[in-house]
Amino acid sequence: MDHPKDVLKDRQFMERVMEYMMLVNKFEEQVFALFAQGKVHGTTHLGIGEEGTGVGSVFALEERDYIFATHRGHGQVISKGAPVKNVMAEILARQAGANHGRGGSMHIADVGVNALCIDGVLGQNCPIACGVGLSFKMKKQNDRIVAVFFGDGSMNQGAVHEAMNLAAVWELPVLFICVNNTYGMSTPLHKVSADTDLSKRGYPFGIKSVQVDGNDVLAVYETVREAREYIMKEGKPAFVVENTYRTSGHSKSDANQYRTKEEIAEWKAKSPIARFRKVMLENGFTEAEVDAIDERAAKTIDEATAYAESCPDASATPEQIEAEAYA
Ligand SMILES: Cc1ncc(C[n+]2csc(CCOP(=O)(O)OP(=O)(O)O)c2C)c(N)n1
Ligand SMILES: [Mg+2]
Repeated sequence: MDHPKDVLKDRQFMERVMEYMMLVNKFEEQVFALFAQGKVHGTTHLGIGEEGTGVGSVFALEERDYIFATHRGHGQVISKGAPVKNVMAEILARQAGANHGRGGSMHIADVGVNALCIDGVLGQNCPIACGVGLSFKMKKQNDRIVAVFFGDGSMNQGAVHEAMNLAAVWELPVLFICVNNTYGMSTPLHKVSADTDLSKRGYPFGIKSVQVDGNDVLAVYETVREAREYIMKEGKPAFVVENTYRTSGHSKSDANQYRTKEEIAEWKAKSPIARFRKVMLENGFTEAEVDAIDERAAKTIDEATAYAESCPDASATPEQIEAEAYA
């Protein structure tokens, strides 16, 4: 993707940003509906309300860059370019899925677009990302970085701190991105972190660290772009904290007993999509043009669902399992 000089004046870019946020949002609404119909097995974690983080961050990267998403990573992987229909097929456990239906919602990877395996063990993707960064360094592939996402709850995992330290001492091209959605399951950030400014966690390792309003997609884009430029120029890791909120439940079963309806409503009003609609309208787009993007995104999701539902179920013969195992 080309990176515009003046983002607000680049209509194509603005449209793409909105289309992807709408796509991710509608994708997750659809997954929720499919779950309710009993068509999705296992569990799923939706990031409704967090669309600005996945889209804004990944759009700031280059195609050749790699990402490690989280368990709440549909938006991160789709933004990296994984075809929506294959991600949907994966969630519906179809052979045509991004991982032949074996991974499901929580383990989607698409090596074709450099989106590497999502790990259900919180924080463990950080040391693995250091390995990818080290491989770039050893192969002298100095034109790329690896971005690794994790949550505010995962911030307290030792593996994250070990990885930050390693990336700093070995000067690895790793961008650590903490999606601070204010909760780890039902636990609010302030109950597990005495200082809720998570960007300070990079300081002890000498890592350049910043925080950004995660519901402002263009601010996320600019911040991650700057962080990427810093990594490329200095050959050192960087850390970005994106402050946001998930208005959907933690996973498929969440009675929302740990927060009030008012709190959720307050954040719904600050939704990154609603905010960006306003920005578009202030910058030359008409209501009808934004609605047309919405319709296009809805059509893509409808088609992806119809495609996924028409695909044969995942099959796993012993031969297939053996051929596809990396061990
Ligand atoms: C090492 C580890 N501990 C606990 C869990 C169970 N678990 C799954 S999601 C989650 C909350 C994670 O919170 P956060 O890192 O903020 O990410 P979010 O779910 O908010 O996106 C927990 C505790 C896990 N998967 N891995
Ligand atoms: Mg969280």
